[in-house]
Amino acid sequence: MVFTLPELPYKHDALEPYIDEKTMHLHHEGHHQAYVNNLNKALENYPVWQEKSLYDLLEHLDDLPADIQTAVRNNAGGNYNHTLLWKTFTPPKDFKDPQIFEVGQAIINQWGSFERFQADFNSAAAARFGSGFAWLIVDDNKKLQIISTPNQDNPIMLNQFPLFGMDVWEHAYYLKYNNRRPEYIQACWNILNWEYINERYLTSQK
Ligand code: MN3
Repeated sequence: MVFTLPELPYKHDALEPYIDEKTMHLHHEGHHQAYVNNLNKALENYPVWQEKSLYDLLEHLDDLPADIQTAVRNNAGGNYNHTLLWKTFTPPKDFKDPQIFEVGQAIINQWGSFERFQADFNSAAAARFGSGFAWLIVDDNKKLQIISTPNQDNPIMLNQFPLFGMDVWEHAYYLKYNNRRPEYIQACWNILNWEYINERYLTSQK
């Protein structure tokens, strides 16, 4: 086993009441673990590729052997997206106002207000048909953009650097929010880890 499931950076109930404990267990030990297992399986016969980081795999999907491209796309994607997701959340008691960070100021400069950025992001997340993610990315000119991707695709595959993603797969919210995706999206704004998102913005650290 080359890739392993990372620990959550907080307890499973730490994101309550916005994300419930049961969803966190299923999402982390169920879904995320499955992406890890399936990635290891896909790379079983390709030791050279096992040496790569998730980021490298996603950046170079086209160079992979054809028979494992789809499996790696889905499962390195799923693995990276969820590892990032857990880090970009924080317990609500530790929440910090994004506007105290450089990234918050950059958002305001670009969108005019934080509320307008949120409204645009919410629209992108709500409009993603089926399963996928909405993202805040930063490009090479330090310009911010909101994009959305299907399934477990992500901005790295598009040569863009993700600051944070919102998971709008039903598995992320259905137990608590049922079919009310906009309510779940709204809840996520209370638990974003802007300190970490800002660090990503400043360093573009892979
Ligand atoms: Mn998910």
